[in-house]
Amino acid sequence: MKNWEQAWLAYQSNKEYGDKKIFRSYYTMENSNCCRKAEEEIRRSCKALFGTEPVKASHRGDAGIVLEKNPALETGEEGYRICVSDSQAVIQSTGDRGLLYGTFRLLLKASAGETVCGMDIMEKPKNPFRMLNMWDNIDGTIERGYAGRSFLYENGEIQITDRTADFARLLASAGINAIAINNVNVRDGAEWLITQRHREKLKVLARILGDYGVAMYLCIDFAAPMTIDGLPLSDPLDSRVRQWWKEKAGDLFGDIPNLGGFLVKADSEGRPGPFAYGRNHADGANMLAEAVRPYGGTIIWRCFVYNCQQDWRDETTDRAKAGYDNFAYLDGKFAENVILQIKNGPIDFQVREPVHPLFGRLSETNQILEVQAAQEYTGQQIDVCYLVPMWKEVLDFSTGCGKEQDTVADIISGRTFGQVRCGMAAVSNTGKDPNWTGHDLAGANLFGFGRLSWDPALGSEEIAREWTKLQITRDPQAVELITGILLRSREVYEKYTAPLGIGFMVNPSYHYGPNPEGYEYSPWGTYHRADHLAIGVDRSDAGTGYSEQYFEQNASVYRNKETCPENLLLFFHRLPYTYRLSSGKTLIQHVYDTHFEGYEDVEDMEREWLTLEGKIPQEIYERVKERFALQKKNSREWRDVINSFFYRKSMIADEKGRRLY
Ligand code: GCV
Repeated sequence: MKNWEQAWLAYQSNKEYGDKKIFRSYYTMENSNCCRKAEEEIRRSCKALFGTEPVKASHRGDAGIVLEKNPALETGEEGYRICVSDSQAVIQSTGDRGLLYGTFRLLLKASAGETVCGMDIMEKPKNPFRMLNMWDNIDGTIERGYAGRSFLYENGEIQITDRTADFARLLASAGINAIAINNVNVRDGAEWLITQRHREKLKVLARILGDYGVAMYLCIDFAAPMTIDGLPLSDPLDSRVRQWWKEKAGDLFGDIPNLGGFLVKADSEGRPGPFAYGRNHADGANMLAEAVRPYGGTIIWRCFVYNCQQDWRDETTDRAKAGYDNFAYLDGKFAENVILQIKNGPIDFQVREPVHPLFGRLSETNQILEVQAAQEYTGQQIDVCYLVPMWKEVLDFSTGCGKEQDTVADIISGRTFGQVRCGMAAVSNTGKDPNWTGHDLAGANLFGFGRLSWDPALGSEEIAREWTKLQITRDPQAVELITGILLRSREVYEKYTAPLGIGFMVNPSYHYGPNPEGYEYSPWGTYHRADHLAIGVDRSDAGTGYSEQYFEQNASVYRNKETCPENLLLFFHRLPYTYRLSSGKTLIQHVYDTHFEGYEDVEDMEREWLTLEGKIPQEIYERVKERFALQKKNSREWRDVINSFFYRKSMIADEKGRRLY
């Protein structure tokens, strides 16, 4: 197996490493599964990094690495303390998972080539839930998957391969502690995952994940009592339905070790839910919560609910408002073991959206922030787009909810309202491709999600640099260059695609490539309403009123076009092409300029990449080179299609005289 097939656990040989004496041997008296995995990882990494097989010492004093529980520490189950002298690293925690996380931290530092001697740190995750959502289907396809087919399923069966444990290792090493193993759209046979049909393999999968401290969640079909057992209905208040779920939960939790609970997409994009019976989301979620409560289970309920049967002529319904409208009034109505999972923005993972207005409104409800590492609308792992800077913007957003600690990061960590079941989830960007993520540079998003959900205070640059050293190269110049590409990639992507927060100018259904009117007359509610004079939807108090879903601190900024951040201008306002931006440029000129620039930026990034030949593993170099060629084609197409669209609508020529069609 090639090093890069282990992503950031590549452990690229470093025989010159100054602190390698620490890694000569290890000692532990602990014998939990997590601890055994930590020992295994020490052996594996040292062999790859330094070419030595560390021995298990029989005396603590002789060992290079010591793993031990210390109940006196305030690390919690997942935190750790690492103290490294000149000859010994002591990793301590009150919990087994903490020892595993601490071991990975030490090993990754060494793998990045950084000094560990003198290290004295105590770290705890800031978010209790750090979860991955697989959108893998049981037939082996992946919804919005851009890295090949699923490694979890094939032909309607769960697959257990070497990849299973390797994936669990990757998750744990990035600090991820939970995973929903199937697509939130539960269909085409995945409904049956909760029946005996898949039980044995499910147990094995759960055990492999559990050994690495990763709790397993299942996405369920809200109508399962009907689909599976032919009940006449799935009304959450019906006693037969309630009993069915209670028995189902007893059966599942009784059998499967390490089961965390269920993740549910209900009444969303055609999925069944409580609405069919005149019930609300709290009725639905609480019914399931009651069923899993005896086993300490959790129900994660998604807030991605909107009318996807809209008539484009209807200008009063605003999809952006739907999440808030469906859930804000239910605050305080959810059981303590229910968590609402809220996408970062109100529409759907666009390259630029405002933060979801539900953040800050739910003071009595557990909540998880959902982001998408899969680059559905951000280049589909063909174009490079490092998403950590975007996620950080969301986390750092001050909601103005009236509490001192009022950012999204504060809210989802539980600091603001004292919730304990909360955190972050990411839609995974993985698949069967040997490098896991299709585009090698997309590995930074998966790793970055893990690191950021562990500690939202980490910087985008610091994460990018760490990832580059681990997965690609420790060569300082190459690290700078790759980090530089990653850090500007989202801005570049934004420049050549839909401008100023307007979003959704993509090809329908597969969502790659430009199509300015691709969704304009469809039922999905994502309209920009461009005509020959103006573009955008007025979402201010004078328009759909979406801006008013925010607390006044933000509402007042968004409702006025003069104060609205320019990168969101067309999300909130309808403006003429001749509108002047703060730069003095007209809106239309801004569109032309950014689109020409975006393409040139891609050419620059490609040129830089080509200088890396011979300095990084050749296969990575070649693969990314190929992706840059495709990205160049894509960005040129975006540039031309978007510029032509605006030119044809407005008939306003480019001030710089560039050719438009
Ligand atoms: C899993 C978007 C995607 C769908 C996805 C949905 C969701 O609409 O295009 O593929 O379905 O979001 O998040 O549920």
